[in-house]
Amino acid sequence: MILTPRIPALFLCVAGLAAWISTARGDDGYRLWLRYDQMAAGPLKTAYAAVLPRIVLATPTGSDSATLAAARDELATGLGGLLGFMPRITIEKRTDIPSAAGEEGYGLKRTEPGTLVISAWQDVGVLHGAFALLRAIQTRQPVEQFDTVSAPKIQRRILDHWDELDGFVERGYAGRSLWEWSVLPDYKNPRYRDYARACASLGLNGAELTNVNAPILVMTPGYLVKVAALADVFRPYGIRVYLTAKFSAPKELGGLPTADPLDPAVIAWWKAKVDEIYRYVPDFGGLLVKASSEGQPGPQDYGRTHADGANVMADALARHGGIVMWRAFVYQPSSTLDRVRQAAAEFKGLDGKFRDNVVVQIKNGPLDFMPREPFHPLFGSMPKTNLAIELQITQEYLGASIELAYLAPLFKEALESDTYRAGPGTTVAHIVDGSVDHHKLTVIAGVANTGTDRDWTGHPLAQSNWYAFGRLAWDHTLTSEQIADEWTKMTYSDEPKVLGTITKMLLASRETVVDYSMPLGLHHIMAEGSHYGPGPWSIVQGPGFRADWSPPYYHQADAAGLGASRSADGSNSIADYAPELAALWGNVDTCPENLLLWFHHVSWDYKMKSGRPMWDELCLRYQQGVDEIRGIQKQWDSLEHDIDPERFAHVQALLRLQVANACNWRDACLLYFQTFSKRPLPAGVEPPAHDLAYYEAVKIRYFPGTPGDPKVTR
Ligand code: GCW
Repeated sequence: MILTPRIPALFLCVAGLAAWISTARGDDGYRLWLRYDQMAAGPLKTAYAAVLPRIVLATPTGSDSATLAAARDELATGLGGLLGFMPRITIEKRTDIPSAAGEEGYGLKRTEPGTLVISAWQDVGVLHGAFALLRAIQTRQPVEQFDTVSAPKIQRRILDHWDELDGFVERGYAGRSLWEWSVLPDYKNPRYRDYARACASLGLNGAELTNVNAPILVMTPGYLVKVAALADVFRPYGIRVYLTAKFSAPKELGGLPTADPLDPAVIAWWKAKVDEIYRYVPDFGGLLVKASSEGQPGPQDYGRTHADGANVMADALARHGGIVMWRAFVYQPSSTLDRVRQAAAEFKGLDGKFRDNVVVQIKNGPLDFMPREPFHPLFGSMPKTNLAIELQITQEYLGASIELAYLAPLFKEALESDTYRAGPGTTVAHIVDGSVDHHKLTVIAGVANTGTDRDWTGHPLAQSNWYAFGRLAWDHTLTSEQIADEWTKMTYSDEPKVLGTITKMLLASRETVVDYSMPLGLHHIMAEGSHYGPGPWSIVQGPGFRADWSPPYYHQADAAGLGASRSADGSNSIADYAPELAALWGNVDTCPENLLLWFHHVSWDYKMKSGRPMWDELCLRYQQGVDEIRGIQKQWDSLEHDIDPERFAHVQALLRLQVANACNWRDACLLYFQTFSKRPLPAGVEPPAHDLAYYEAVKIRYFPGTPGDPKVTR
């Protein structure tokens, strides 16, 4: 079957012209990494053109579909833009499809001269293969790279959108929610298709549309018809929709007197509600649940367990193939246990008690998406339960979308953490991808950083975090360097100076943010509310608030020293980990210095590996962070004549702001901790610009994404 892409040749001329105009006019970043600008003539372009006059889309059925149409459109747009010609695309029924491609993977193979075959067992695999081919060309791979087979290591790869129905995005820093509920289903913004293209280009296959502090109305017919419209746009791109479910829905929506998960009427209500959802969205992915956490209703309101709560929804979803993602982000006002130990205490005993279509969704660390945490102990202690990792792409604790923090190194640090559960090498990634316990259901989730800003992510370089999450969700063995290289080539340039400079900036940035904000294992010392900027002094006030919402609970600064005591002589959180780690982290002399103040209360004079006392090391680390971000700023400034003016100026301005913020962090924290240490700043540390009272008086209001505050979307 010969199918010329639905995009007539005239379009390509227009597309080429439009691309030229956008580049000449400057560039707002809207195209993300799917930019397809014309390659310069040369041997590589010639080599590509020689391979690609004909592309065969090979599937077991050989029949066309909306997904294959999407693949054809992308290939025509991409190759038309990159190479300036339209390939001849045919669909063929084939059986020689690589078994290793699995359900959603693909094979790419150059066969007879001038023909490339994209083969897959499912149409969505062909789509993923088409994006992989375009990525290979955008990253200037040799044509030999076109012979490959790839399959995702994790089954469900989902963006969680903490989006409210009023357009507010909790911890969102890129404008409003993408989902225009007030005009759906009648008007489907073309931007939804571009969102689906961007996700599909990474192999993501799930979009969870609503906040975990769940908006209950989304499960009512008036909203389900809107959800169905979004699902219709996403479906050709292999993306299923998920929703959050408020545990009290049987009461609030169903009018029942209880939401007790063991109550027969409640069981029947969830079944009926789920059946209703599937009438609107036949391929609905499932429900994400935050329950008995931070004031959200949950099974514990009825003396039931998390498993009881998850299983009632799981039983309703099972017949439809839906799943429950039950979050383990729990800590109770009544508990006197160290907050970082509470989820383990609540969930460990439930291992094996969740249904097979339930996954317990666990943040990468035991506290809360800090710039650095040890991995969450539950990854090493629930072999009989499907465990998903939840990573935060939006930068709630790493400078919002005002500061550059490329998160692939953070994601990799978490994924490659060794739990020792089944001996050395039992990494979090291997727990999550099911290869250790051979679980059939495997899930990875990322809290999205997208919004209606033209560049989608608020900071032009923050697009790299959406990209990094998606690429790691497909293949967690990719390195931060490989991902930075790909994204930079696709989004900016493969020109050596630009490529080298931007990748260097990206790869240094997360550690830089750690150094100037929470070095040496310090954590949760940010400003309250906005979580933007320093606040080590802040005590969160108000009825129902609690000590573990305030920084002193975590830094425990006093005349003797600094840091949280979590070894055997403290809260003993090391006991939640394998003996190998308890020994390593539990001894102040063997604990890695980047987690020292996470696990130990260390005297100001403690001799660090550098030979310096801890106080001096702390001060110099903050200074190092300031020096590092100044260096990153200079690196970007050096690209003034290499980057389109619009994106250059935007990033330049944000980096200037980031340098100022880094100085604020250093000055505020060192002045505050100095009130305990009573020691002078060592040589090499710049004097603070103001006194401590100045920094303590800073109150950030109307910060985007801050819940409770007047809700602000930038
Ligand atoms: O880190 C905290 C955030 C909340 C968020 C919560 C969670 C959606 O400050 O904004 O609520 O975690 O993960 O549920």
